[in-house]
Amino acid sequence: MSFSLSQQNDTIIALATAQGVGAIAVIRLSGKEAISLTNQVFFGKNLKKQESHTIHFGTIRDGDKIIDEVLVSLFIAPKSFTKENVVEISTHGSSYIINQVLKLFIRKGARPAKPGEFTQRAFLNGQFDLAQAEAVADLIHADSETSHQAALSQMRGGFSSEIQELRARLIHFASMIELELDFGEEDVEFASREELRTLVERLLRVVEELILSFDLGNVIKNGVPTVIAGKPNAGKSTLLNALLNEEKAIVSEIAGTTRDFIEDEINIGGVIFRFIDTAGLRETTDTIEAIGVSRTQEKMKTASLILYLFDLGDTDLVEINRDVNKLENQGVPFLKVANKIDKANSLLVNELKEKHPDTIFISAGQKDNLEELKARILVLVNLDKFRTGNTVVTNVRHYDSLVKTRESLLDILSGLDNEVTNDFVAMDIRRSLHFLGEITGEITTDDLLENIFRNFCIGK
Ligand SMILES: Nc1nc2c(ncn2[C@@H]2O[C@H](COP(=O)(O)OP(=O)(O)OP(=O)(O)O)[C@@H](O)[C@H]2O)c(=O)[nH]1
Ligand SMILES: [Mg+2]
Repeated sequence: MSFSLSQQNDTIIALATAQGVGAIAVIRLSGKEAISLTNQVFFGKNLKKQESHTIHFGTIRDGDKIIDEVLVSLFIAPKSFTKENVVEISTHGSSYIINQVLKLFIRKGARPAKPGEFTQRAFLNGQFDLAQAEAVADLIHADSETSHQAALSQMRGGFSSEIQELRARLIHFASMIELELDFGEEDVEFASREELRTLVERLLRVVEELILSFDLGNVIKNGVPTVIAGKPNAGKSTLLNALLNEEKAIVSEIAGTTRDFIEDEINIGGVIFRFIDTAGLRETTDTIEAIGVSRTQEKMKTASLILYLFDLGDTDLVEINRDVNKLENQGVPFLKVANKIDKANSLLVNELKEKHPDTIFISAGQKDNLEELKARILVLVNLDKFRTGNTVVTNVRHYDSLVKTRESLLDILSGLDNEVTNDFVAMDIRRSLHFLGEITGEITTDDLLENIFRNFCIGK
């Protein structure tokens, strides 16, 4: 699949709403002939004589046969999503009607759109930059408040504008240094090395912050990985089920019930958490259980958050101290969650309140105090930084380009430190410009575009 310019001249068509039966379906056309093609099969007003951003009632007919009564919305170039002529036909939402309409248009000369082709045309026609186009895809797939906000802010400009501005200033330096190169032997300096260093250091700070935000961005997109860990029978699976409100994991009074990990997503306060129920941690001679235990330990290392769960009726302070110590050394944020408060001995509860006042007491079995637990989880992951509209990188492609940008910026700095010749500095600047340009789409290749838009759905 390649995107040559000639293809932009044809008129594409696709179902814009979801597949399946619905009250209404919207079929979208984009391209030079979008309006004239529609006019051939639409019976009502002459669409060619209507203004942009108007809606018209009529019928779609295949010869004498009426396919449906429809509403047609007109967007005349360049005042449309793709900046081409766009027609949106709202039909009744039956798959029979949709297929008849699509077939009719294809017979008349429209071409079925490829995945993401509408958005790609919008990009190619300068509607937005590449990072914004990718955000359209993220927005469609966003399923929580936070991922929605990340995509929305990116689509509306996000970090692209900041990068574009800094890149423009770097271009200025590049051209100054190229100019110095032109003067060859003469010892002139158009670009102040100190100013260049200041700009590069500033760029580096921005780039590094964006790189750091990727972890957070990833978490927002895929859910905060949260491991429930503890001894066998602590009630980990019971807690997972209670949080999910379904009997997902098997619960039993036999220690060692869960052997593989079980995970599911839970939305807490607009943030998706990926809860992972694990095999209880203990020394075991059972081979399968032992594999489960080592998997638990792996999962704990990569978690963003650990719920350390223990049974108040089956644990003493010595053991809790030892576990807490281990967890502190691991460096992953964790919460101390004391379970089975419904049958706890008050001695241990009092000891805990004194020695570990941040313990949360719950009963997973009776679903007691789970709201408090959720509130504490939210506080611990602290996504406020994100909510205030800070820029978050969620896209692997941007992340890759940012990492490469960082390397080449560091090369510029070490070049300046070592007083390398102008041509080397110029080369490193050009490399930085290239990687920065990759993010916003000022530098693209066919392969890159193809890759990005392939991940879109058809009709988007
Ligand atoms: N009384 C009481 N019993 C509970 C509570 N939570 C869990 N249990 C019981 O504790 C037993 C063990 O629960 P599980 O959820 O299977 O424990 P687990 O930590 O997943 O155990 P493994 O999978 O073996 O590691 C079951 O009999 C549960 O019904 C609670 O809050 N109160
Ligand atoms: Mg279990």
